[in-house]
Amino acid sequence: MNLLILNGPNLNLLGLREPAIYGRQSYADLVLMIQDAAARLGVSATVRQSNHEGTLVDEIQAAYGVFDGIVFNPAAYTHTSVALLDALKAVGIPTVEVHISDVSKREDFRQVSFVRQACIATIAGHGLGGYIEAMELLKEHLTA
Ligand code: CA2
Repeated sequence: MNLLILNGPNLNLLGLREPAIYGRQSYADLVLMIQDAAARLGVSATVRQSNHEGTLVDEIQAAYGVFDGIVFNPAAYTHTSVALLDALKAVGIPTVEVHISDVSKREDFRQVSFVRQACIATIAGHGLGGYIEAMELLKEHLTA
């Protein structure tokens, strides 16, 4: 089982700023956590990050026929991007939306998620552990 873990803009800065919201662990720590979980779950995980909306669209398109599931934190593009929603709908790959912070308790503009309607679940506010929960959920969903 091949999972794509896709991260949007500024998530490469994890651990450098705003620790009260995003914690103290770095992006490299996140990648390690994901690889550990993948080994435990017996799945393959490819982790990618981009600050560019079009590159994220390209990654989703290229995932067709390659990846069985996507764990997606679109970061700020969550709240703005019809292009990412369309790409997810086009490929039809089971996708779990993840947010490190609890977006439901933050600013009004974070209450909207365009990608959500193309996702089988959303996990928010569970810190970096949310990515691991999403991987577990996808494994369950894909083997059911
Ligand atoms: O909680 C999440 O995971 C978010 O997707 C993170 C996005 C934010 O725009 C979403 O509303 C919720 C922001 C990612 C920026 O990450 C940073 C990490 C460290 C320092 C600065 C930004």
